[in-house]
Amino acid sequence: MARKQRSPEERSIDPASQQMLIRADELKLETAFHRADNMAACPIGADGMCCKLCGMGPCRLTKDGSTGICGATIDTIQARNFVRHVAAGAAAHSDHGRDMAFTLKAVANGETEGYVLRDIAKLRTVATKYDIAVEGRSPEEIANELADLCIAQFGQQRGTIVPIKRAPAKRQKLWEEQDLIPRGLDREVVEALHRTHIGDDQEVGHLLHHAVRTSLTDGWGGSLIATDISDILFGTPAPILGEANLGVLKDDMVNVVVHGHEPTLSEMIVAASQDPDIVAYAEAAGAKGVNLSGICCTANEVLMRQGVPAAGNFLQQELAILTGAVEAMVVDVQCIMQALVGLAENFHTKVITTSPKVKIKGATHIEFNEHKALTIAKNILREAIDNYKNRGEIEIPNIRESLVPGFSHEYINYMLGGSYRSSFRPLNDAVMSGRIRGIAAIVGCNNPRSPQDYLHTHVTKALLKQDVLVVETGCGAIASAKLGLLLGEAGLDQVGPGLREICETIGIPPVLHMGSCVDNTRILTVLTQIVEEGGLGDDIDQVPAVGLAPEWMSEKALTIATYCVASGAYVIFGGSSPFSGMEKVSDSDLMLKYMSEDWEELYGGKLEFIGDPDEMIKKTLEHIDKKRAALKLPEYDPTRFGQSGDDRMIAMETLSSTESLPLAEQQAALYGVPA
Ligand code: BF8
Repeated sequence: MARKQRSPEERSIDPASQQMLIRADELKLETAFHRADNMAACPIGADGMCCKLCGMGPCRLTKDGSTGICGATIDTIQARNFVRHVAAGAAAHSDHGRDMAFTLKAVANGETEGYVLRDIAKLRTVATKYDIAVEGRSPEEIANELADLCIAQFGQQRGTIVPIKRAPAKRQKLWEEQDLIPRGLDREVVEALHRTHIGDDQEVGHLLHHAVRTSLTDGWGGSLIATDISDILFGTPAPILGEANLGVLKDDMVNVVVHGHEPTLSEMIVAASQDPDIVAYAEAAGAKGVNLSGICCTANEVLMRQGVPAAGNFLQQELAILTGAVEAMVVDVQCIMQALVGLAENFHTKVITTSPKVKIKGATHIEFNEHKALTIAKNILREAIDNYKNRGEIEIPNIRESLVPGFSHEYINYMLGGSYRSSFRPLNDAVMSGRIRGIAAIVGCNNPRSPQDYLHTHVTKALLKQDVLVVETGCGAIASAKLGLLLGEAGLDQVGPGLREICETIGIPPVLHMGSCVDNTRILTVLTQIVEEGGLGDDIDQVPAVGLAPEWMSEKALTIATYCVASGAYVIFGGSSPFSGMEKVSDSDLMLKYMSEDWEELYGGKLEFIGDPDEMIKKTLEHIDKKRAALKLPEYDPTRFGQSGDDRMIAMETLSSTESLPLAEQQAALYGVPA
């Protein structure tokens, strides 16, 4: 029997996506939205009750007390699956970090084409953090030593990885006491696979302990290295004007969409697209030039550094092709749907794979390497330009929104205090006074099982009204961008009065775009500096802050959640838990208990899966208020603030119109209280 198909409005709240979903139906083409409607999730797998780790199974466990053929209990199976998810996520991010480190080494040795050490100040700062001498040395010498140090973190067999020292001192001590500090990035991932092989580790707490240690190789290891080196090579982000949504595609230019994650290739394509030869080549092909845009985290990387527009987030990769206006979609690693190639066959679009790690059947493979980066980038662009003549009928939604991304930790520091007094003091003070009730990091993916962007933006808008400052990365940031929440003054009339005061005083949007998914490390750095600044506790678990991934779907998201919990954060995931089976068949769910109660006891952070967005909002605010109370900060009171800036001006106008009234009544009108 045919399954019920959702309408475009039920599939996405984004009007550009809705328009492309209508076009897909007209053209009788399928997208992930259609496939999600046509295929219900496997119920045993969705409950986390399936084990397929050996050839005796796969074992389907359906009731309390049932075991796999080897005798593994449901809890063990769920914990093993979780460890493997975390290892895969950590491997993806860490491998990204490793490649960045090798690129840094090659740039330092003058072996690359087109790259430079762009942010020498950041190079020196990062090197100093790791006790690498900087005085009297050339940037290349420093970069060489830093690259060696970073590369060594991956294969290290004993000891502890060095980026861990960037965490608050108290947190490092806690990890040390609990034997959680990773020895080497590769070692922890390999051990995760070893422990979860048939007949190995079979105790939930012990398995989860290793999941936590493995996750730390990402948050305080591979991702941190990836972010630092990207900044050194391509510049530390600062606010820049950009645009987001499918309307950034151009009908009279060669559209090249870069999609994936690593900035090494996309940054070079940006450079190549401005080369006069390439521009002339595009004009000779009858186009006005090359129009670059991004999808997924590659979009975030080039958006926050170069202002290259974002065509969309994860669920818009197929929708971009459906416009018929994309000459080439150039992909590297992670979050790239295999369906792109089949869909592109209905148009002229070329899907070009570039990573030695990723090929897709039917795609054109032009392998990228940093030694010939600019040449390869130009070749890719020529391939796209040659394809312009093959373009057929197009439909580009006339929908795009402006945004200001680029709030790196360094820029936040600067914007709060300027060059001479850069510090987090004003932010801490604003939280302590209650102008800012707390901080929410809303990050992560799209998931076609829920309406695209709805959960992200519903939760974001509600928290802003409650004076919660929101920081975002990944596809969540692009969701907010499309809604206009990342643009200075826009939407400020919809945020709480205290937060509005802060945003207007400093001149920031109420939602700060902090980058791609590896850049969740920027959020950890911000939290660490908040702690070090003083007044909001001496460890991350005391800061009134919550992490949310309302539309998560990737293994990387689970890794990020785990390292955030291990760092002390309360993390809320939308949708159902991937271990929800036990809840249904038993009174006790060991995995969920571990991730909430036991992890909170061990690390001060916890992970919960909450399907209802209003419940997510409620739990976020409760947690923030609980942390405020523990710090003995004043109870949040929205009526205390909002009397400066614009509101004050309006109030002054009110006052002048009440001048003939008695003073008490004038004051009542001014402050909105009874006379
Ligand atoms: O790393 S948010 S869908 S693009 S996994 Fe993928 Fe999820 Fe988007 Fe970036 Ni992150």
